[in-house]
Amino acid sequence: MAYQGTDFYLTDRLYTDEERDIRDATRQLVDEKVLPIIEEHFKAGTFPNEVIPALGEMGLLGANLEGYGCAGLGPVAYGLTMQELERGDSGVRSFASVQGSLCMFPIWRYGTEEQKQRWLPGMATGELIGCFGLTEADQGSDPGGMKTYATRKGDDWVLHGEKMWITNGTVADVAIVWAQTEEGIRGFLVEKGMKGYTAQDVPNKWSLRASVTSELLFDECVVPESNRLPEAQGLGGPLSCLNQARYGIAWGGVGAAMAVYECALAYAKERRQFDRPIASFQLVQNKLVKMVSDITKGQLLVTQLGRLKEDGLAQPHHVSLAKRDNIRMALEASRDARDILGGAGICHDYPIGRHMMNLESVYTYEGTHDIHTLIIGAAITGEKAFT
Ligand code: TGC
Ligand code: FAD
Repeated sequence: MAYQGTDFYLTDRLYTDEERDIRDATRQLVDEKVLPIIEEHFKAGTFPNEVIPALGEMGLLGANLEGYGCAGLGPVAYGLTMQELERGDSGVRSFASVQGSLCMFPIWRYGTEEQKQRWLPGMATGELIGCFGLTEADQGSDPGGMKTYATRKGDDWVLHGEKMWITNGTVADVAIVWAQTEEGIRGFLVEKGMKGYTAQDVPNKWSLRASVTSELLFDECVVPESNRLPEAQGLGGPLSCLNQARYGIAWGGVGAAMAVYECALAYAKERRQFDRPIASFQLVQNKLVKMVSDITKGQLLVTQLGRLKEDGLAQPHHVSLAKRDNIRMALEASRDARDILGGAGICHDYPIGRHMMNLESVYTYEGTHDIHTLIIGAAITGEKAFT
C-alpha cells in the first residue's frame, strides 16, 4: 500500500485540495525515485543526480517563486513538498532548499532583470545548479565578521577569500557569494570557470553523505559589476535568504521524523521478545507515543507558520522557533527510533541511522539550535545575548 503519512490529529483537514495534491505527488516521487536508491548513494557518499530532472519537471525547484518558469506555490504547499523530500533524505531536501531558497530567491529578490532571465528558468528545471556561500571556516554563527573581500576595479570586482561548508559547491554553475566591500556586505554571482575561482569537496563526512559539501576559494577572482546583486545591501541580504530556507527546513524536520517513526512502529509490531511483540511493552509504547505527540505538534507548528506567511505575518523569530524545535524533535525521534530497533537500528537495512546522522547537520546548519534560542530570546526579552 502507498505511504499514507503520519496524521494522528487529522491535520490533512487543515490543507486545501491543491496543497494535498502537491504533497501527494511529491510523496509519490520520493517513494518511486528517491527511496529505492538513496541508501546506496548515502553509503557511496554521492548525491543522487538522477533525481534532479524529476524535481525540475514537478516544479519543486524554486517552487514558491513567481514567474521565470517557477511553480508559484503558496507557503503551505511548498512546505509540504519540503516535508516529503526530507522524508526521503535531508540531502535531497537540502539540494532543493539551496537551489530555491538560497540561490534562486536572492536572484529573484535582489537581481537585475538580465540576471533573472539568465539563471532562473534553467535553475527551475534543474539544468543549472546554484550554491550559496556565506559561511567561512572562521565565521559560522557570526557571518557578519566575514573575511572574504571584494574590491572595486573599474567595471569589475576582485574577490579574495574562502567559503566553507557550501552545499553543491563543486557542482554549481553559479555561486551566490557574500563578501565585504568598502560599502558593506554585497552579493556576487560567481560563475563556474571564472578565473581565480576554484572549489573542492569536504571529505570524510558521516552526515549528509548524499549531498555535496564544498569549500570555495577566491584568489584574485574577477567578477563583473553586472554579476553583483544590486538590491542586496548589508547582512540583511543573506539573512533574508536564510528565512526562506529555514522555513523549508522546519517542514523537512517533520518529514524525517515521520520516516523514523513509521519505521519504528512497523518494527515494534513485528519484532517479538519474551514471546510478545515489543509493541506490547509499556516502555516501547511510551517512546512511540512521545514520537507521535511530537510529530503532531511539529505539524501544527509549521502549518500555522505557513498560514502566517501567507498573510505576511511570519517574522524571522517565528521561523527560528519552528526550525529550532522541529529539528530537535526529529533528532530525538530518530534516536528513540534507533533504540526501538535495538541492534538492527545501526544497520543500513533501515533508514533510521541515515536520518539520525543527517539531522546532526540540520541541527547545526542554517543557524545552530543555540543561535535560534538566542534569536527567539532576543525577540521575547528585547535583550541580545550573542556576545
Ligand atoms: P544583526 O545586527 O542582528 O543584523 C544585521 C542586519 O540584518 C538584519 N537581520 C535580518 N534580516 C532579514 N532576516 C533575518 N532573519 C535577519 N536577522 C537580522 C538586521 O535587521 C540588520 O539589518 P540592518 O539594516 O540594521 O543592518 O546581525 P548579527 O551580526 O548580530 O547576527 C545575527 C545572527 C547571529 C542572528 C545571524 O548572523 C545568524 O543568523 N547567524 C547564523 C548564521 C547562519 O544561519 N548561517 C547559515 C549559512 S547557510 C546554510 O547553512 C545552508 S545549509 C544548506 C541547506 O539549507 O540545506
Ligand atoms: P560555530 O559558529 O563555530 O559554532 C560552534 C558552537 O558554538 C555551536 O554549538 C554554536 O551554537 C555555538 N555558538 C556560536 N556562537 C554562539 C553564541 N553567541 N552563543 C552561544 N553559543 C554559540 N553554509 C553556507 O553558507 N552555505 C551552505 O550551503 C552551507 N551548507 C552546509 C552544509 C552542511 C552539511 C553543514 C554541516 C554546514 C553548512 N553550512 C553552510 C554552514 C553552517 O551554516 C554552519 O556550520 C553553521 O552556521 C554553524 O557555524 P560553524 O560550523 O562555524 O559553528
